[in-house]
Amino acid sequence: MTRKLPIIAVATAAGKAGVGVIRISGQSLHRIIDSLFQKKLPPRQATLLTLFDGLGQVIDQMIAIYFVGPASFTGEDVLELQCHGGPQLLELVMKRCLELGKGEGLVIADPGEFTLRAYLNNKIDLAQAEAIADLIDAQSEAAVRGAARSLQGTFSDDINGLIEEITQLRILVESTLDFPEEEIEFLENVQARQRLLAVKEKLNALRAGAKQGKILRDGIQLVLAGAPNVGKSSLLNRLVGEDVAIVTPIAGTTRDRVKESITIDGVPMHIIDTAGLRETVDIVEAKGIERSWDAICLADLVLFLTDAESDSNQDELKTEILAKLPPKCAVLEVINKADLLLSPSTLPNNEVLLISAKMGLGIPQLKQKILEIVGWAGPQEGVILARRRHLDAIERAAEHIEKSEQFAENGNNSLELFSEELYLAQKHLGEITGKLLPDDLLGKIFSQFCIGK
Ligand SMILES: Nc1nc2c(ncn2[C@@H]2O[C@H](COP(=O)(O)OP(=O)(O)OP(=O)(O)O)[C@@H](O)[C@H]2O)c(=O)[nH]1
Ligand SMILES: [Mg+2]
Repeated sequence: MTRKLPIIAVATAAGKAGVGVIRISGQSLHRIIDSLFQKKLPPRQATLLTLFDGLGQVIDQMIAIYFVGPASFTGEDVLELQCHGGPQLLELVMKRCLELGKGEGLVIADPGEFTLRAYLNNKIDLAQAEAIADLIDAQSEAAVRGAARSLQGTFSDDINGLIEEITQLRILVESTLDFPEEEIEFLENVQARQRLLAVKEKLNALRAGAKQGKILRDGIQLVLAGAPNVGKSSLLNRLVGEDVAIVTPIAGTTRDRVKESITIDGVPMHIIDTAGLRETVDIVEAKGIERSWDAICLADLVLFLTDAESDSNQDELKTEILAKLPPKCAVLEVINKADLLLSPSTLPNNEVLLISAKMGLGIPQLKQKILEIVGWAGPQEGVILARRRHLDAIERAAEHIEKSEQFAENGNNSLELFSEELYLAQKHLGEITGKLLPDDLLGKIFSQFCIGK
């Protein structure tokens, strides 16, 4: 994982383009540069160069930029070659570079290896490294902005700020432990209580932000479920704005899952239309219904669709779906075919949404309701992009802070346990940025003492 050899890769996307960039990173690239171009390159300047093959024929003319480490993306020497963007041409340039760099051990980079080196050389932390991948994968403008903010270090700064806040609290605990004769109830020490409160507030804000960031990054798995013919495929088509699924008046039209992704308010929605749920002897349909249940079990939100016109009681089906859902999955009941209703007052209650997939009625309200249920707070200033891993670490840190509070309430006898819980909370937060907390707490404590105390 931490090989030292120089690495090379095409940095731009596969396929034809105006320009294709090849990137080389290594601890010392001047010898490779010498053998490629027989000249020294001034750092950070664009130089027009020609690369020749072994027979002295021109492969391509390109712009080369040389970044001398550690002032580079990876922290090593980096050479960027901006060639013409043909896939075959880039292959040839790569081949020639590998040939001429063989003596220096030049090898093709593993996926993510440039970023890994940037992380190992402390150019970025783990959350920022993840943000690079997220920036590239971002599916909406809001996601791009969120990833960019994480990459700039906004998220990491918040984490580090909270870790520091907890450190200050631990310093207070340690000093109380060192002077038991003072016998102050720890939490009666106003400073300590205020600090613990500040930690909790920051942690809550971080958790709320990360939750939003996770929604923005991963989006929502939205499953359309219900009896046959209620209009699930029609609703999918309406939401996507295209005829992606077959719609017919025949019950049992959809046999397999149909997946489409859209964004609502910048939030990616991965919508799955499923086969209508019913008892059937048809083998193909039965397989489809099995797949419907699989999708339902993996959903973040199930839209349970019923038909306004049908008198059949759907309560049993709804109960069955509710029983199978994982605990974190929500269900939204939606009544379709509102256009066929003479009077909407015949509806069971106001909580259920009334729409017409065919006529496009109630669709904006449905979208709003979906965002509300999944907890999307709307486009906000300063939103960052977060991953499950981050949210899990924050949750675990929150559990330890909660436990620590209980120990603190128990008075001075439990202060060591209180301190231990704070340490564990810090450890989990540190996992996010990948920096293990250096246990220099002792040094910090004494540096804050005045002489003679
Ligand atoms: N009047 C009216 N008809 C609708 C509406 N939505 C769907 N339909 C009709 O209901 C029938 C079934 O629609 P689908 O979208 O295929 O229903 P489905 O739930 O996907 O059905 P299966 O795939 O068989 O489970 C079609 O004839 C649609 O045109 C609506 O809002 N109003
Ligand atoms: Mg269908």
